Amino acid sequence: MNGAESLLRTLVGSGVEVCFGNPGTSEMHFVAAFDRVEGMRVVLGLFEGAVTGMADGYGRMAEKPAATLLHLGPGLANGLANLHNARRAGTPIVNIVGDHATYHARYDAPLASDVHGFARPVSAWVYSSASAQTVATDGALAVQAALQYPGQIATLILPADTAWLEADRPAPALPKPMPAIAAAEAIDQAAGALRAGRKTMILIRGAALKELGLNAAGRVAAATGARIACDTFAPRCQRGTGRVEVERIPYFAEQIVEFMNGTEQLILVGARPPVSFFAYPNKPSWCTPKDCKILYLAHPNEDGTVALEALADAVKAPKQPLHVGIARKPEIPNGPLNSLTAGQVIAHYLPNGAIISDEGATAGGGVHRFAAYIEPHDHLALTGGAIGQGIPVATGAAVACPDRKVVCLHGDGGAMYTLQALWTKAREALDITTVIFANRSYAILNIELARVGAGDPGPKAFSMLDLHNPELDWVKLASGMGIEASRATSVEEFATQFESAMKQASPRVIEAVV
Ligand SMILES: Cc1ncc(C[n+]2csc(CCOP(=O)(O)OP(=O)(O)O)c2C)c(N)n1
Repeated sequence: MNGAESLLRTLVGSGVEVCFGNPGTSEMHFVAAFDRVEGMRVVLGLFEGAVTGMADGYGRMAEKPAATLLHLGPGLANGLANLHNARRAGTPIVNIVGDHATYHARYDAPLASDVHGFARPVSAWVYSSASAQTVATDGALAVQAALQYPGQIATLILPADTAWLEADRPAPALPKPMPAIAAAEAIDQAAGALRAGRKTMILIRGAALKELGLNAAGRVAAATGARIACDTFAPRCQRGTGRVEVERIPYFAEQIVEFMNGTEQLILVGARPPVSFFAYPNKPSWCTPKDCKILYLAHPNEDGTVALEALADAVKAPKQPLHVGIARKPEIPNGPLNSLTAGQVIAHYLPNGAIISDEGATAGGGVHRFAAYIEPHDHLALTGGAIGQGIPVATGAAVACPDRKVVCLHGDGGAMYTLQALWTKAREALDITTVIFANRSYAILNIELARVGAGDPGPKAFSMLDLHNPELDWVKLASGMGIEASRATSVEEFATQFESAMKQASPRVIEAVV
């Protein structure tokens, strides 16, 4: 077998089942190996930003890495923004990046580039294979690096000759790294702080935002009255009826300050103290009250769920958690189609077990206020602020969870960054309904323009934030990529279209004109 095949067999043997990719000449031996090796599903993305975002969505839901296949430095560079988002999410991903053959590098051919340089800022692990005989072992190490808890990005650079030259064999899978267990002192300190009776907030991020961790947090709340919160942009949060409700930190600095007001103790579980997304003149960056005591119950590399369960026992919490969401679905509203009414419709029809990939921006937030009272679902947020994540993340999530409905909520501005992933949804026949909120604007930037105090903006400045001329036709864009699509301009139309989309199992796009 050649190096490419030894690497592919190693990835499969290490539990990697899906490769999202966009290949070129230097990756052809790896591509050719796909038909010789059982067990790797291959998913083509038509732009690398779509490829890396899909790997992120897959990893968040499958809790194991997908591979990406990217074409030298420029291919990787096209995928960087969504690798940045994935790094923020703590998603495990193994990037396989092709490169020129080792002996070809000295000729500085057009595609020669500093692949390490592109990879380093987003990768916790980067390595360029030196020989076809070692590439398999390098692959096993890459998977192990990606699985370092809670998950990280490993980039393996594969020079073309290491792929095509003769290899010996695949490498055996390496042990899966496990999360560390939080120190007993951390549990004691948090329990002691809670017993002191001061106003406490427990801020959670990571796997502890799934049912088990939330249940333990709800028990702590029942015993102590502590508030339970999550970041504005948590990678994954389980919400809905029967689950413990989490307060979501608001977006703007002054709202966060108000939200945190009165908090005397902040207990962090895989999270960091909340800060403002951006700095603004005369507004705070640090949003935790000055004299608030900060305690780390579990660091991101530690098992937050186990720590919360130990804390619940330490404070002698009852079995029954507080703040359990009770079914209270909103009715279909009247009035114009906007963020709130669209949110009500989505909340009303969202099926049990749905996955929401949320890049709804200013228009997508309506569903949040109902999150605890509707069907149980997973919510995936835009973690690193680099827009263009939602459509690919939805696509990857649907590959990971073929039996669940995926609903993607997206601003029209962000959607244009990686709309190529719509084509992949059609090709793979994925059960995803994508709602594009067509406000024909970079609406959030209009708000930010006023907030940053940039003087007196004129027509040129406003034109940089406006998408009216020409108007994007999402029905044509989506149907041009093989997806059934419709446009809704009223609540009635949106409700009818969304309801029917929830009943079908094929990809759908709804342009919601808000
Ligand atoms: C990669 C990247 N480029 C640019 C931006 C700046 N940016 C932030 S929000 C935004 C526009 C979002 O528009 P849309 O998705 O339509 O949502 P809306 O604000 O209209 O609700 C832009 C361009 C960004 N966050 N990330």
